[in-house]
Amino acid sequence: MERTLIIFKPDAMHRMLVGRILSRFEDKGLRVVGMKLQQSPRAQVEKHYEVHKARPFYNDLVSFMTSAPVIVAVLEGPSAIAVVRNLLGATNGIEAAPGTIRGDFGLDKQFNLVHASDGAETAKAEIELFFKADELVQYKRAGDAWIVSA
Ligand code: 3AN
Repeated sequence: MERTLIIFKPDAMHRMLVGRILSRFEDKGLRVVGMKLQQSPRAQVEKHYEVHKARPFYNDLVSFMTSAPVIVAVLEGPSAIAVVRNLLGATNGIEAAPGTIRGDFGLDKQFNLVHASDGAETAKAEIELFFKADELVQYKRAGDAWIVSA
């Protein structure tokens, strides 16, 4: 099992798409093991996007991500990191394939609805940045036995 961090960005919040997007992750079989609504502190978002610090869109991106409350969540499942990235599609909604979340709901590179960790190391660091250990829950759902075979 793998865990990945997702953030429903301000555009998803303002467009009231959280429920529809979350259902895509649920439909796939992924399990929510942590979730909260927060107004992100600027310093947390700056750290989260540190890797993009030299990019021209960095300041805009940090301002955008702190412009409204967001929902942060941790999803769990086999190969969850790659599975979630595939469900999201390409960064720019114009290029994202139909059937993906960004392909179906977006037309922009900044307003791309959801952030998701892009690798094992970033997932670990991002989960630690946004969640305390006791905010994550380990549990089994009734349907899990029919999602992943033994
Ligand atoms: P992804 O979200 O697919 O991992 P990254 O890591 O390349 O994409 O970019 C991080 C975030 O930076 C994106 N989610 C998007 O909001 C923003 N971003 C990426 N490229 C651009 C760009 N050319 N102009 C504005 N914002 C961008």
